[in-house]
Amino acid sequence: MQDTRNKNALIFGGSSGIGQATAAILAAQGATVTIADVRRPVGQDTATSMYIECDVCEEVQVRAAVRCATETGPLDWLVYSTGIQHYGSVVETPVAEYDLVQAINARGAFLACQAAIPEIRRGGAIVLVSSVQALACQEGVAAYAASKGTLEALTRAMAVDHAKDNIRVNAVLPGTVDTPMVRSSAERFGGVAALEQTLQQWGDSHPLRRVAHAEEIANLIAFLLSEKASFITGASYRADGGLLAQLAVRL
Ligand code: BMA
Repeated sequence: MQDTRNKNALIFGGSSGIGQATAAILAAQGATVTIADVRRPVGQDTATSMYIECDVCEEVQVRAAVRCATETGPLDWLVYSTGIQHYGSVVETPVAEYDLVQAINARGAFLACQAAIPEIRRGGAIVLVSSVQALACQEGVAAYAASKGTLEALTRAMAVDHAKDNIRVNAVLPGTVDTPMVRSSAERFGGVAALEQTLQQWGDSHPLRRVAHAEEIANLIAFLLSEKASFITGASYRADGGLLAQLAVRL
């Protein structure tokens, strides 16, 4: 049966990029949205949401974010969209950098789910934002790819463990998306002046010949959270413009 009550959602990393676009969509659907992020949201999209400052490396802050979101009642939806990208092979990556990427991208998801799952209603859902780089990767993204692979495996583990609580857990695996994270990578590799050109060039490697808008990933997240996805759990959904469907062989 369709649950028509207003949903209560908590979004880690909801101040920018995919998390912000998800916050906007869920708020537009009438959900109560709490954003947990190190930075305040920018722009008016998230005007309808609450914000709590949260460094996902700190367990006490993650627990405080969950407490803040559950002040008015249990949670329905949890989204983990916090992430950073550092570059380098295993040999080039300092241990401290590897640890930081894991802490923000993957350990933070563990902390968020650990704190939130006991507060999620039966019928609730979790979406973790992983990456196509969990399945196939570019050169020089060892720490990032490992962290995104962790999220995928964690998704399956939680889906199996919490099916009995009627909580569904899924992952989304985006290709290249126009977000502040990807823009700062484009700046790093192509320089500020060639930013748009670099994004276009990255977009060209996807069969759809462009990078995604954050909303295109957020729509998938909103679907996976919704009751329309009631039989979907432990799954990974690619939204990658065909990137992983394509072989690099040119005719
Ligand atoms: C994302 C990020 C982007 C990259 C894309 C496709 O997760 O790593 O920088 O362009 O994957 O590889």
